[in-house]
Amino acid sequence: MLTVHSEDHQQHDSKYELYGGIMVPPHEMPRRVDMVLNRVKSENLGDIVGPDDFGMGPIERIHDAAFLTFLQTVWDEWRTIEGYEGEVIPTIWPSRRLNATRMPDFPEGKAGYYALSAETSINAGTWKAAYTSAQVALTAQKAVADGARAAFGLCRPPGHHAAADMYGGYCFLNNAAITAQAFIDQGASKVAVLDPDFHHGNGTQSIFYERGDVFFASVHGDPNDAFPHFLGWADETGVGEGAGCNANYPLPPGAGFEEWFAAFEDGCRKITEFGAEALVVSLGVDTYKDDPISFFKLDSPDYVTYGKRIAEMGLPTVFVMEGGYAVEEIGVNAVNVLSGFDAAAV
Ligand code: FKS
Ligand code: ZN
Repeated sequence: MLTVHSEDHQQHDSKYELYGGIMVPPHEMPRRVDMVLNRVKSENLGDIVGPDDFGMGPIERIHDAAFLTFLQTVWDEWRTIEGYEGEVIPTIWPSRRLNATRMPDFPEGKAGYYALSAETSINAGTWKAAYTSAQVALTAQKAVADGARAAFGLCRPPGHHAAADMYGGYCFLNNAAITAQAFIDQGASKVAVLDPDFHHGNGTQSIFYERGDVFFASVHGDPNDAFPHFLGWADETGVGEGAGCNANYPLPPGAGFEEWFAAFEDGCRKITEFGAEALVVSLGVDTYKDDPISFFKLDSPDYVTYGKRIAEMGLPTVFVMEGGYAVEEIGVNAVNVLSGFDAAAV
């Protein structure tokens, strides 16, 4: 399988994440990509290429124009504010009983307007990295659109929490949604996004929730117990044209592979019934038993098993990297999915 990779991800290298009430080094760190890339090489997964540049067009198909401007400008505005020495982290949001219809001028107000959570800092290189991450996904999409059975976009930063006009959960641009939309814009009438990351892909769900042309299926930690807490319930099945095109499988703390795979299997079956012509996989491997911020119990060989199941859907498939914080094992687990897929792909 082809891997698309760029070193530009290194430019998003925040110092801090607000976690458990203190500032810690971010769980979502550059070394994650180094580990996956090393494993892609040592397993001879296939060729590795750099991204093409498809410009802003495909990104603007998913994201709000003012939100994109915000991502490109907020760092330069923030760093000129007297006394603001650190990274962009909001401290107020237009939450209930505040007015979410007005955009304040002050950068911290804008950040609060666009942020869905507070752990994700923005710094000098964040936009460049996020932009390139989307181009990495689009380059993988192009390879598949041109006839490859599958391709792997080694995206960083990840994307599935980013909505049309929201960033957070380490995500800025929704690489999976941008990829799915590219298939649609090139003529596909039905596309599916399958999200096995430990966390619910709230951004992807919200982007396609009212659409009948993109099916979204996600297996994740129950929102009662897991980030993003405010979306991902089983009764969210889509509205309007999108009714029946969203499938959530929230699972409890401690869920092991058997329980996980039963939910995953149901999601795969629904995607096949839907009649998708192409598949985008939000490949997070934070379902691993030793992941430091998650609570499922998958073991490394399980990733091979579910990679094979993805191949059995028989669809042109783009994998985009999402989460995974057991950094020593992230490469083994991610590449296990991809080699499982390759072993079963026809
Ligand atoms: C746990 C706090 C959770 C934020 C977790 C973000 C997860 C991000 C991800 C992505 F794929 F986007 F990277 N903090 N007590 O793994 O879903
Ligand atoms: Zn995750």
